[in-house]
Amino acid sequence: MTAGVVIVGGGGHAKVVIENLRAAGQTIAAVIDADPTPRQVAGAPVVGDDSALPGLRGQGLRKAFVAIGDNRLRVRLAQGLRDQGFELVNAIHPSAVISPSARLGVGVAVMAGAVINAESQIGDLAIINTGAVVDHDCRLGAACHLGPASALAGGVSLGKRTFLGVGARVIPNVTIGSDAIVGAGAVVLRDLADGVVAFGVPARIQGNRQ
Ligand code: JB2
Repeated sequence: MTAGVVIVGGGGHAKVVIENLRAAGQTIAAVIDADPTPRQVAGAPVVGDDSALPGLRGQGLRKAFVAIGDNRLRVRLAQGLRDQGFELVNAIHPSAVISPSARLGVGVAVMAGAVINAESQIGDLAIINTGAVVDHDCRLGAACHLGPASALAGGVSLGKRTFLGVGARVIPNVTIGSDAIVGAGAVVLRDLADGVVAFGVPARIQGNRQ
């Protein structure tokens, strides 16, 4: 099998993911982006758009990572990779602290300085961004994104594809549904339903995406 990870997405998130993977000892085989213009992303070559993926798989490349921040797009592209026989790897910076009793899915990014504590469960394709904290017994559904320096206290549950902006915080045992957005710096004191947009201190519901 040919070594090296194929990165899908060549924007800002990809730069951080590529550096995570290198720091963890992986090599980057190629970057695939909707804009196929040949260029380097964090020193890795953009070799084409998504139509180039079957050729890369045919060359024996197997490991892939979707490095795109948009939660729904990340899910869709990851399914396409799986359908083509790619294996989704994790991109975990060596400075992240992950409890041995925590459980992570696949296609997960854990950035520098993040902490995931005892018995927390992180779904496939989640992003635990720089310095974010997931305390004990949290449950994150697939493709959630915790922004930089955000924090979940113990026993917090998030549904699928929910996004917390930079510095948002959630007190213990709160449940937030799927496809919710919690704005930067918000402090969540109560449960939030699916699709809710909430921000402020304390967080108040400002709208619903559904
Ligand atoms: O269908 C696609 C596709 N759609 C957009 N296939 C592929 N292979 N690539 C696609 N893209 C590419 O994703 C765009 O051409 C662009 O290069 C990239 C998105 O880059 P951008 O810098 O806009 O966003 P990002 O996803 O890298 O980063 C966002 O999420 C991060 C978590 C930003 O909000 C960052 O600030 C954030 N840290």
